[in-house]
Amino acid sequence: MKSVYSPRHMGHSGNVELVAGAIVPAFEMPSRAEFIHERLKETGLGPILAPEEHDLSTAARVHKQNYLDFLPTVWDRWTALGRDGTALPYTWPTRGLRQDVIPEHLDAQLGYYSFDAGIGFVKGTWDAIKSSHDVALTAAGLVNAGERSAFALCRPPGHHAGSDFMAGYCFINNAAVAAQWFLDKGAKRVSILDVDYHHGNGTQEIFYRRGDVQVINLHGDPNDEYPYFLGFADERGEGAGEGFNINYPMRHGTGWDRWSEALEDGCRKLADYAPDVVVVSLGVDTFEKDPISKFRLKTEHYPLIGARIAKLGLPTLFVMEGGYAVAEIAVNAVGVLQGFEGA
Ligand code: SP5
Ligand code: ZN
Repeated sequence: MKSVYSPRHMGHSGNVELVAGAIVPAFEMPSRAEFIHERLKETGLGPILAPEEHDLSTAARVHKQNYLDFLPTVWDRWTALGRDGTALPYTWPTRGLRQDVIPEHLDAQLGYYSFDAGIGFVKGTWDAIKSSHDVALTAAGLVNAGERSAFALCRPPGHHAGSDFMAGYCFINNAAVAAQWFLDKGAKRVSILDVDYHHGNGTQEIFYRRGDVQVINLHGDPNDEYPYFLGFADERGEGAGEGFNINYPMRHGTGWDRWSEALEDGCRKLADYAPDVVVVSLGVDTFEKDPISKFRLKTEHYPLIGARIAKLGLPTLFVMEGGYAVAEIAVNAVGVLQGFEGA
């Protein structure tokens, strides 16, 4: 399996986030992608390619243009205010406040275009976001050109980012952009299978009223877990999208038995939909030792995930999402890919 990777993710580093009342170094850090990159070389999974530059025209079909225009401006505007450190929001336009006017001040725009403070900007953040987007589309190109599968080693991740908001370490929704790109290249239907521990709220929001992209999510129950405000089982899509959004919320402590049943059910529904291509939002924060998550998958389970996905017999693009047990995520993420290859 070919992979796509760019070292440009590394400039997105040194940022902080708010966890349980403390400002701490963000769990989403450069070493995550570096360990996975090393593991790809070590295991000889396949060639590792550099991304080609892509413009943002496909991204503009799943994100709002004003949001895409905003992202590259953040760091320069933050420093122009005489600030350094990490650019973060602190106020949000919730119920009772104006949402129909885009405010002018950077602090207000940071809140307008986000739903949490897990999206700290530093100097290299926009370049990393753009490179992650390019990695996803370059890997999608490999699959479109006839590869059975490809791995986009994206960083930052994307699945919490919606049409006009960033959240949870995510800015551009790489998997959603790739799905849209496949459609624009001639696919009639695309399925996104999101196995990250957290609900992919951004992907759900983007495709909720569309029938051309099926979105299947396995994740921590929003009663227990971030993003809290979406990801319940009764969210099934609307209008043309009715029935094409499928959620499997699972409680804290879920292990392989229960999780793999959800995967099996999701894969059956995916096969019924009969898409032309599958995009896997590949998070490995389901791991028992993940520092911010509460499922109990073990290293031996990750190749089984890959093998089950391979059994679908469909062209498959893997897009890296979360996973924060830095020492082990490389073995687990590449384990999924090896399981796919071995099947
Ligand atoms: C892409 C992705 O996996 N994003 C995850 C964003 C999670 N943000 C909320 C984290 C809450 C952490 N709370 C647990 C504290 C453990 N000490
Ligand atoms: Zn996650």
